[in-house]
Parts: sequence; C-alpha cells; structure tokens
Amino acid sequence: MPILSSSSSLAPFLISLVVAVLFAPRRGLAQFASHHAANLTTIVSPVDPGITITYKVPEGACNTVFDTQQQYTGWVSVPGEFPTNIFFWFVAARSPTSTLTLWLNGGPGSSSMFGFFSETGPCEVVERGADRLGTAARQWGWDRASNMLFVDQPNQVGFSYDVPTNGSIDLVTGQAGTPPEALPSNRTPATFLNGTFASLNANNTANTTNIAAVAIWHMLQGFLGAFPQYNPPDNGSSLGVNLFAESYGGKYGPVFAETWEEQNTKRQNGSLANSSTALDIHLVALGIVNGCVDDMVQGPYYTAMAVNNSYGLQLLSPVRASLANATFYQPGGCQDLITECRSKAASLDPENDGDVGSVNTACMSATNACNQLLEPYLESGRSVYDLAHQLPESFPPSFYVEYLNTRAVQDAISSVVNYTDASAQVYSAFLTTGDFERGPMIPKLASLLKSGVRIGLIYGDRDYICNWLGGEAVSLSIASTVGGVYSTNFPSSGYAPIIVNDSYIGGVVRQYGNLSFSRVYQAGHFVPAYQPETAFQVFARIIMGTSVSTGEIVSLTTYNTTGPLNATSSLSLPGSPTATCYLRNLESSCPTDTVQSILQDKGVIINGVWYAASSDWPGHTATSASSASGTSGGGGGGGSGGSGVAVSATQTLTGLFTATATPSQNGAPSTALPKAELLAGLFLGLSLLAILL
Ligand SMILES: *[C@@H]1O[C@H](CO)[C@@H](O)[C@H](O)[C@H]1NC(C)=O
Ligand SMILES: *[C@@H]1O[C@H](CO)[C@@H](O)[C@H](O)[C@H]1NC(C)=O
Ligand SMILES: *[C@@H]1O[C@H](CO)[C@@H](O)[C@H](O)[C@H]1NC(C)=O
Ligand SMILES: *[C@@H]1O[C@H](CO)[C@@H](O)[C@H](O)[C@H]1NC(C)=O
Ligand SMILES: *[C@@H]1O[C@H](CO)[C@@H](O)[C@H](O)[C@H]1NC(C)=O
Ligand SMILES: *[C@@H]1O[C@H](CO)[C@@H](O)[C@H](O)[C@H]1NC(C)=O
Ligand SMILES: *[C@@H]1O[C@H](CO)[C@@H](O)[C@H](O)[C@H]1NC(C)=O
Ligand SMILES: *[C@@H]1O[C@H](CO)[C@@H](O)[C@H](O)[C@H]1NC(C)=O
Ligand SMILES: *[C@@H]1O[C@H](CO)[C@@H](O)[C@H](O)[C@H]1NC(C)=O
Ligand SMILES: *[C@@H]1O[C@H](CO)[C@@H](O)[C@H](O)[C@H]1NC(C)=O
Ligand SMILES: *[C@@H]1O[C@H](CO)[C@@H](O)[C@H](O)[C@H]1NC(C)=O
Ligand SMILES: CC(=O)N[C@H]1CO[C@H](CO)[C@@H](O)[C@@H]1O
Repeated sequence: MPILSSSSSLAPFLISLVVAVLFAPRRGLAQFASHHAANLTTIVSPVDPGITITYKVPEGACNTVFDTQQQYTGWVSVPGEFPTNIFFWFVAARSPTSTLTLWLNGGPGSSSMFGFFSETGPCEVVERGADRLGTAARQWGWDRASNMLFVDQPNQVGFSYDVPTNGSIDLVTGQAGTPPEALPSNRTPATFLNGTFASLNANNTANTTNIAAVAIWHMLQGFLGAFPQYNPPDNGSSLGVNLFAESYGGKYGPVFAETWEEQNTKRQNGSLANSSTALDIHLVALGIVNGCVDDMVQGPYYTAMAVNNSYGLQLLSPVRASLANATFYQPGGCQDLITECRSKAASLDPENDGDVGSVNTACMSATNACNQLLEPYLESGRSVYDLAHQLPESFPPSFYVEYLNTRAVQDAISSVVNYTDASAQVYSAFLTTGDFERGPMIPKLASLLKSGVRIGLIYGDRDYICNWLGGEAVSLSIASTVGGVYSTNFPSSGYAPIIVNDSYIGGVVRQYGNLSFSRVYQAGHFVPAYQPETAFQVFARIIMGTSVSTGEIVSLTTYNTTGPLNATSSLSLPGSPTATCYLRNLESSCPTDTVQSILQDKGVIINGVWYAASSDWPGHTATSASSASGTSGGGGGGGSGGSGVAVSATQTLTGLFTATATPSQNGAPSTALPKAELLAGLFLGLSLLAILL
C-alpha cells in the first residue's frame, strides 16, 4: 500500500515509512523473529539449479471459506550479488479452477500482504477478544474465482529478505534501523520495538521495475515448477495466468507482463538459457487497479480532478488551478522533464538497469517535478487515497500488521524476519534511478493488447493520487496507440452500468475487445477494500472474458459496451469517518494529540489500537460474542471486507453473478458502519458461519 508520508516529502505514490510496532511489550529473545524450520520443504527450480523454493502449509494462519482450500507460504531464493528471498502466499480457489492470479501491491516498497488481508485475499484479520486477533474468511475474496498468489516484492519488502538482521523500529518516526537499540528516553515501550528485519541496505534490492521483473520471472518459474498442478494448462484454454497490480503496479504490471512475454518468445525460439526446462507463463489478463501508469498521460489530471471530480468538491480556485496546471505544462515542468528522462534513458540505459548516472539524474528531476502536482491538493487536508476522508486516515484497518508480528503467525509460516508493511529502502532505491518517470508504459500496454492479452483498468472514483480521470486517459491512449479498430471502436463504445447484483450498479465500464476501463463508484485508492463485491465481479469478468457490465458470455472480438460517451455522472460525497489510531500505522492514523498521549503512556492499547479508556474499545460490550466465536477454528467465517455487510447463513460464498435486469440504485450501500456495530457484525458472521459450514 502506498501511504503518503505526513512529512513534507511528497511523492505521488507513497509512503509512510511506518513499518511497525507495538505488541504487548516483550523482553529479550522474544522480541526477535526466530526460525523454526519445522515442516519446511525445499526443492530446486526447473530452470536454474541455483534457485530454490522453500515452503510449507501455514497451518491456522488464514481461515478460508472451505477447509479444503490448499495454502502454501514460502520463499523463492534467487542467487545474485546479494541474497534474494521472495515471499509468497498461495491459496487455492474455493471451487477447483485452473486459473491463477498473481496479486501485487505497489509502493514501490509496499507489501502484498496489505492486499491479502485488506483487499482481495481469502481472509481478513478480526478482533476476537482483548489482545486476541484471528482471521475470518472474506466474503468477496478473489479466491472465489481464481487460485491466488500474493508476492512480496522486490527484495526486502514485507516478509521478503536478503540477510535477516536484528534491529529496532521507532513507531513515531516510522524508522527501522540496525543494530537493536535500548529504549530511547523520549519513547515508551509501546512505541519502540526490537525485531528482526532484512538488512535495510538499499543496495540489496531491485532499484528499477525492469530489474524487479527479472526476479519475479524467476520466482514464478520456481513456484510453477514446484506446483505444476497450479500452472494453468496452455492448451488453448481461455483460463491462464492473470496479473493484477495496484497503484505503483501501474508500472509493475506492464513491465512484468512484457518481460514474461519476451521470455516466452525466447524460450520458444531457443535463445533462452535452459529453454527446454523453462516454463511458458500463459498470461491471459493484466488488471491495473488505480494504477499510476504513466505521468505523461495522467499528469494533467491532478489539476482536473481537484476541480472536476464529480463529487462536487472544488478544491482549487481558478487561479490556483491554472498555476497547478503549469506544474505539468510549463517549460521545464513535469512534461518536459519526463521527455528528457525518457530520451536519455532510450539512448543510454534502454534496459533500465539504473546504472547510468546522467539518466538517473534526469529521471529523478522529472520525478521531483511531477511530485509537485500533488501539492495543492494536500492543502485540503484530505487523504490522497480518498477525497471523502480527512486526515488522519485509518482506512483500511491495520490490524493485520499487528497480527503478522505475532509469534504464532511467524511460526506458522516459519519466517526468519518480522513483518513490515513498507520498505523505505526499496522506495529510496527506486527514487535514486527515477524509475517513477521512466516508461513509457502506453506502448507496452498496447503491444500486450495486440498480442492478445486482455487489459482491464479498474479505478475507484474517490482516489486522488492515481485518479480515474487519468485512468480513463490511459485507456484512451492505449486504444489510440494500438491503432486499427481499437482506435476507433474503443472511444466510440459508450459507458454501460456495472451490474453487481440484483440491487445495485457499482460503476460504469467502457469495453471493446480485450480492453476495458471501469469507474467504480464510491471507492478510494484501494478499490476492493471499499467496494468488495463490485471489485470482485469486475475482476471475475475480466479474467473470464465476459461482459464487465453484466457478466454475460460475449464474443470479445466484436463485443462493445453502449451508453453515454462520458462517465462523469455526479455522486454525493459521504462524510469523513473518525480515524482509529493504530500504533502500527501511527503516522497516518493518529492525531497529534493522541501521539502525545501515547508518548506520555496515557490510555490503553488493545489489539494495537490506542483508546483513551478500555471502555472505549468497541469489543468491550461484545466480548462474550467474541469468546464464543473465537473457537470456531478452521471453518472460518465471512468477513465484511470493509463493506460492513454481515454474512448471513443464506448467502452463498461461491459463484459469480450474471445480470438479467438493470437495478435502479446507483452505487453500493454506505460503507461506513459505526465501529461497534461492525465488530459485532463480524462476531455474528463468524458464529453464523460456524453453524453453516
Ligand atoms: C507439521 O505438519 C504436520 C502435518 O500437517 C502437523 O501435524 C505438525 O503439527 C506440523 N509440525 C509443526 C512443528 O508445525
Ligand atoms: C541451466 O541448467 C544447468 C543444468 O541444470 C545449470 O548448470 C545452469 O546454471 C543453468 N543455466 C542458467 C542460466 O540458469
Ligand atoms: C537476534 O538476536 C537474538 C537474541 O540475541 C539471537 O538469538 C538471534 O540469533 C539474532 N538474530 C539475528 C538474525 O542476528
Ligand atoms: C533490544 O535488544 C537489545 C539486545 O539485543 C537490548 O539491549 C535493548 O534494550 C532492546 N531494546 C528494546 C527497546 O527492548
Ligand atoms: C551501496 O552502494 C554504493 C555504490 O556502490 C556504495 O557507495 C555504498 O556504500 C553502498 N551502501 C551500503 C550500505 O553498502
Ligand atoms: C485444457 O486443460 C484443462 C485442464 O486440464 C481442461 O479442463 C480444459 O478442458 C482443456 N481445454 C482444452 C481447450 O483442451
Ligand atoms: C528470440 O526472441 C527474442 C525476443 O523476441 C529476440 O530478441 C531474439 O533475437 C530471438 N532469437 C532468435 C534466435 O530468433
Ligand atoms: C490545463 O491546461 C490544459 C492545456 O492547456 C487545458 O486544456 C486545461 O483546461 C487546463 N486546466 C485548468 C484547470 O486550467
Ligand atoms: C541500481 O542497481 C543496479 C544493479 O544492481 C546497479 O548497477 C546500479 O548502480 C544501481 N543504481 C543506483 C543509482 O544505485
Ligand atoms: C517481531 O516478532 C516478534 C514475534 O515473533 C514480536 O514479539 C516482536 O514484537 C516483533 N517486533 C516487531 C518490530 O514487530
Ligand atoms: C456526458 O454525456 C451525457 C449523455 O451523453 C451528456 O448529456 C453530458 O453533457 C456529457 N457530459 C460531459 C461533461 O461531457
Ligand atoms: C463502436 C461499435 O462497435 N459500436 C457498436 C456497439 O455495439 C452495438 C450493439 O450492441 C452496435 O450497434 C454498435 O455499432
């Protein structure tokens, strides 16, 4: 997850460097991750005997809808100048399918465990009592339609590591460092923790998207070689491997997909080392969720979104708007500097190895200039991820960070490192090469489309940082770059409703052939966290190759949507929720006065959340429900996925929806439930499901 720093360095993708902290304070050895190799299996990659896959079944760490859903966690270890151990978490679909989807969060430097536990994964973390966290199945997890593979990349992100290294993390500044330090005099035990991290050496990771792509190709070779039963058959079946990536994934997606296609070609023409044992990656669909794909196209829409966002928010005066516009257009502005970065890269560092000083410098200058596009918006005090949310912002919940730093979970996956949510080192490594503005990405997407890869762009319409106006511009730019029928038929296809279920329309979609662009109503940056059911149906329709509007089977070679030629219908902005102060996300989620209270050791901390008094904890009144459901074990339960929709025993947890009529309600029901109600709903959901399953 990219999290904007509350400090003044304003990068358009990230990042609070808050990496961790606070668990019921423990002393000595217990603070560090320890390695229990129990039940780990190691096998060798089919393409390279230097690459190994070490994995196990993570017993009890994530409750899925069905106990029969196979899970594996592990690391693919790739040799190189420094050790690279890429963490993955695999979960099989609820019903058998041959399709496999790789999910990536962005950053650069954000862990895909954020997506796993907050967006598309099979389970979410729930409070089961005071200082007792557990998991419940997510109703609209994408495992409903596909086998899912979540990967922490590049190296040193999340549970991925080079060399396990003991250190400490300061929750207040978000800084992790090595070696471990004693508690500073201006910190309380809750705000300063020992742990085991990666080396935190920014040299020991990828510093460009192209370099990261190679490691991920090897990672997939290792994974698919180890688990051939999950490698979709390349027998003309319409189901294969899908890559869905969010935010900075707007860059990972096109570059990784391009790399896989190139490797396939090389394997087929025999020019790849070990062609005979290498595996084709049969990419069917590339999905981009609120992606910052290419500032050359999206840059102008920062200003546009601030004045013309269809929620009636006018964030800039006309004078400010034209000044802000100049940040992009003026001579020597964002646009010119991107051009300079790209022309230097094309001639001096075409492979984007990040090792040519003058290219790095030019691309860094472009990155800095383009980051300024966000500045006027920041004065509004609203979250860059959601127009409706005032800062501090705590959506989606950060319980999972706390959960992943419990001994029980680390033992279940046999991790040698603690979990961190975002890697400052990876972010800074990408910054030093100006990777943000390299590209260009549109030609890559156009050529993927040309070669038959389906491309689905999904944009939540309350996001600012990679907003839907820019996303729509990306879709039009892809179509015109592909040329031919796409350049005429895509823009002339009208926006059709996205019919999510019998009761509401979740957004609008323009679709022609293998290209679609969806505006998802009432969703911020992390679309599946805001609108789980809409995001799921759109995802499922993209990977199945059906109509994104209705889910009907269509012939994609001729199908197009019909409707208005713009997607600008107005909606009303919901009120801003009150933030919950998660110590593991202190910089973003806690107001200043609360930070002062925490530093003075006032209040209580329950499940990693600060409360003025223990009676403020929503579970205070729900504890009996909690202990009753807490023992339900492996069967899991239906979570709300942030939607606040409690699962009832009659709701089915499998299957896809196909529309037969158009409902009248525009937009999903309100997502904001009072916390206590949400919590009680979760407990209720759990116990009902325990009966159901
Ligand atoms: C190893 O796996 C077996 C079978 O899944 C399980 O019974 C056992 O508890 C596991 N041992 C450890 C130490 O995780
Ligand atoms: C190819 O495979 C051989 C034998 O398995 C191995 O020695 C060699 O390192 C591999 N080469 C590459 C480039 O992976
Ligand atoms: C971390 O410190 C503990 C306690 O001193 C020690 O047992 C462990 O080996 C250390 N881990 C690493 C990776 O240095
Ligand atoms: C971290 O561990 C070191 C020993 O490795 C110890 O001296 C220090 O006090 C610990 N710090 C905290 C905050 O517990
Ligand atoms: C990273 O690499 C650079 C260039 O080789 C070197 O100057 C620097 O000392 C390295 N940093 C670390 C922490 O090893
Ligand atoms: C391809 O293989 C899958 C799984 O073995 C099978 O279900 C499917 O019918 C096959 N498709 C074709 C077109 O042969
Ligand atoms: C094989 O394909 C790759 C990627 O398209 C290309 O660069 C290479 O020149 C081809 N080699 C041969 C021998 O055709
Ligand atoms: C920004 O500049 C572009 C190109 O000159 C223009 O089309 C657009 O209307 C301007 N937007 C604002 C808000 O001034
Ligand atoms: C980026 O990584 C490459 C490959 O590891 C290295 O050669 C290059 O010097 C790095 N660039 C910077 C700016 O550190
Ligand atoms: C690291 O994990 C251990 C449990 O294995 C936990 O006690 C400790 O608090 C964690 N440290 C951090 C910084 O998360
Ligand atoms: C969007 O399309 C509708 C219907 O075609 C039209 O009435 C409206 O004026 C258009 N709005 C904009 C901003 O172009
Ligand atoms: C541009 C385009 O191909 N438009 C077609 C979309 O589909 C409708 C039928 O549903 C046709 O009438 C349009 O010509």
